[in-house]
Amino acid sequence: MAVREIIKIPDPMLKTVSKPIERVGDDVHALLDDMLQTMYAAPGIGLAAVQIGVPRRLVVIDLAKEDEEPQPIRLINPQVVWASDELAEYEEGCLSIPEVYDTVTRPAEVKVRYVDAGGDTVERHCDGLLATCIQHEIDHLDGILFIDHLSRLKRGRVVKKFTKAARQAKEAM
Ligand code: K2U
Ligand code: ZN
Repeated sequence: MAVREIIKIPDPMLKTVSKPIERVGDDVHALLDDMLQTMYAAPGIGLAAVQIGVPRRLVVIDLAKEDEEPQPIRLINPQVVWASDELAEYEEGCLSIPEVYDTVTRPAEVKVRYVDAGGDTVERHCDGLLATCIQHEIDHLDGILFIDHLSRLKRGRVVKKFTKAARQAKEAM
């Protein structure tokens, strides 16, 4: 297992649409383990494979609090199969967009179908923070960032800030 580098905007990799997993082999299990180790080290409560530079449809989530036993969820080819009409707001952040937080509105409840680490197809009803997190992560698999749900003005400010920082870092090399 290894802690991998988390890609930050404006890396174009984050806009990639990730490809489905065809076979759940040892390589997939190893990648999921690296993703969990990377997420715990960040720290975060979710991570998509594209955030460590692997555009494959893999997500890990763990909502357990610091003083609780870890409760990792490994999701292969996750997809939302039902979403409530009821909406919920949550102040989101993103490990690929450090120190930026803003309110995003999403369906309050979703039903997600995915393949688990054992290769079985499961469906899970999600609400609360799990519903928010899983939608945030599935967005990553489609090359969508939480700032894409904000106003053009707000999104533009964030992209401009990180693009300028990336240019200055390159010039300093
Ligand atoms: O995908 C990511 O960047 C991981 C996010 C997942 C997340 C974003 C918004 C709302 C819920 C989950 C990181 O875990 S951001 C850090 C964080 C930690 C606790 C609660 C919210 C955000
Ligand atoms: Zn994110």
